[in-house]
Amino acid sequence: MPLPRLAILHRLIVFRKLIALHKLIALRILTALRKLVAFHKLTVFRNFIIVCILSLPAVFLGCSNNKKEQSNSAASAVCGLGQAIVDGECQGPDFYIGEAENFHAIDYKNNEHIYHVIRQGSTRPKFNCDKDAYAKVLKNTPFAKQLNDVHERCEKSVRGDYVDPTPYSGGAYVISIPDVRRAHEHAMFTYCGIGCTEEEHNYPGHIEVDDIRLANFFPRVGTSPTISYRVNFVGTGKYTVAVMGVTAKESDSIHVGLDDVWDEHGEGIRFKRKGGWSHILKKGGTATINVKKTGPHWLHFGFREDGTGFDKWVVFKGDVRPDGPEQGIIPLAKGKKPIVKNRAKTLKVIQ
Ligand SMILES: [Ca+2]
Ligand SMILES: [Ca+2]
Repeated sequence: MPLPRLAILHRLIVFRKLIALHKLIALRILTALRKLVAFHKLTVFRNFIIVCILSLPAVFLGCSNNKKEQSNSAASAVCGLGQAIVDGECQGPDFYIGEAENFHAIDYKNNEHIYHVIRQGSTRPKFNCDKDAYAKVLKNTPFAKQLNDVHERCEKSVRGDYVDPTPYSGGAYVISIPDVRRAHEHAMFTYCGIGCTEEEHNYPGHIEVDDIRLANFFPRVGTSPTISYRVNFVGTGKYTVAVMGVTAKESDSIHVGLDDVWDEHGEGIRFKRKGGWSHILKKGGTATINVKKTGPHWLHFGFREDGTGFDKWVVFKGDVRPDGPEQGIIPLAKGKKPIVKNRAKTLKVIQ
């Protein structure tokens, strides 16, 4: 039986509504999908931003870590006490170095010799030398005719040819004055302390003197005016001692000792004539000191000849290249002056 027209019309309307509804649903779904995609993209972007933001600290951290590594690396070049920086690395321990002019104590012993620090603009100190005492010593010797010259050299106190301190380490050095013997032919007044050995006694062209004030040659370790440094040792044992001096004739060697103990291992280190470090004793072998316990010690240098210019010292173990800034010495407290022993009140330390 055919459907009535009204029923057909009704179904047609329902069908169209269904279609429209489907379209609507499809559209909604599509819109939702688009939004979802857009959201996804946004999420991806957002995540990208978040990742980037999160990455920034990492980048900074990375930089910071790098810096830390760099600073650690740099820190590794900051050596411990008694260590030396050699080719950017710490060597040692047990490496001590000091400028000769930065002494902590001086012991004149004879009340006459002065340790005079030479810097740019240094002036020459004056001496009142005992001409009569020189006359007594020179009388009836091959040097008798040198009396006036000896006295004059003593009065002038220092070499006429002051060596320019500029090229020396720290721009300064310390010199033992007066410098009465400046050339090989000048009178040598030898003081040996408790007495010269037979070899010293027979040394050609010298006069043995008992009066240390007149001496200009101190061949025996421990008998000469002394200059000392306070050094904090972090290790013990045998150390090599090397010195740098100022080029000069007849004034070029030094003794070394520790804590008022002097022995043959520190007797007479001769400076290199053309500069540079030297650790060789005049009699041969290496200059050494023996540190028996850690902590502060007195390191002494005694000038073997008058007029010796002393620039720098180093005490070290092993195969360490001796060079660099001061290290391991205990600085003088601010405003504190070096200890001075056995100095006549009329004499001054001239810095
Ligand atoms: Ca001399
Ligand atoms: Ca120096």
